[in-house]
Amino acid sequence: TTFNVGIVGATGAVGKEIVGCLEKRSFPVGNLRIFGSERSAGKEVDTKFGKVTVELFSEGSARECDVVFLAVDGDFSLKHAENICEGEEGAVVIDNSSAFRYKDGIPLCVPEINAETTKGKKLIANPNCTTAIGLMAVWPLHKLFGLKKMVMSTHVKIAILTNSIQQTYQAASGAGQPGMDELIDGTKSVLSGERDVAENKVFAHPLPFNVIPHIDKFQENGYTKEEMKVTWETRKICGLDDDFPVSCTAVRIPTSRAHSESIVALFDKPVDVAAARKALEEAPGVSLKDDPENLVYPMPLTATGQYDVEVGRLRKNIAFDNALEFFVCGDQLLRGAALNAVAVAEAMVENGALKAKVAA
Ligand code: 11C
Repeated sequence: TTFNVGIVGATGAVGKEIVGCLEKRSFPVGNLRIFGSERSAGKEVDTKFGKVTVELFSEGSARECDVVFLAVDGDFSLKHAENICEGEEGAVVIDNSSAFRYKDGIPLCVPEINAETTKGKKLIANPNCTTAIGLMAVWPLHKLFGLKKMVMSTHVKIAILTNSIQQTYQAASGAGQPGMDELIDGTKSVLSGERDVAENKVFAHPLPFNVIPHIDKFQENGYTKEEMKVTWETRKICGLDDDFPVSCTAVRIPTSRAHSESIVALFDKPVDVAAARKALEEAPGVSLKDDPENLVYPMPLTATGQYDVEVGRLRKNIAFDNALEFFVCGDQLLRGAALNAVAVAEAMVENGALKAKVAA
């Protein structure tokens, strides 16, 4: 079986990677359609599936597809996603924005964790990049040291704390291609002597030679929206209680496209580093990089362009009981967005939620 696949936003940083993941993972694409605004309609995009001419987006055309990836902003998704997938004839929609992530009945999916939530569904939310990358490491440890308790009483104490608990070091790509361009152009302008301090439009302050403890809007509780997304989304993806304690400090750093995270996770059971290491070694989508003596640990430089999330610096935390501390790096555009979205589609083919409307 092959599928009619649509992408909205295929020329953006995430959209391009969705095309790349479909190609590299040999997703059974029968026909690829790329939808865009009046500005991009008519342009041609070269893909492994042939040259594709960008079509002007309409809900009707998107509905003709079997699956549509939305790599656009939340307002666009809010306006169109439900109409694209409505009814028998609608397409499955995998939405990369935050528009539907917190709505009851709409799965928020990292396929290695909760693929089963997509069964029988037509609209799936793809998580925030920081959440998805961090949970790839947390989930296997959660199963090892907390799962029994969760199954029995839904009272698990894996808490990812941040600051003394979860700190993220987030790459420019979180703000898309304009963010990456601002970092590179700004760095050049300083190195060439053209400017003492780089210009900034995308970020709140110049990013070159700086770190900025501010991603997305500040909330009433003093956290940013990016930090609260990690809290809200971790609870939903891992099936934890609504008040489960997760705390995060998110910081923008001058790297291009892999996010880094320092995580302290508190568990219900006593932790064992060797058992944790083995669980991470066996976990799908995880690459254990934990040999500090030989200078092997996760870094954005080595995680860039990789499907697997790097995990290392694994150790027993000395401030809390039953706690592990570790460092995670993952490609923000891949596990944090495009790869996760394509893996959701693969999981839905597997569990029958994604079907070809016309046998091809
Ligand atoms: C950033 N994590 O690094 C954000 C980008 O919730 O999909 C992704 C925003 C989201 O700026």
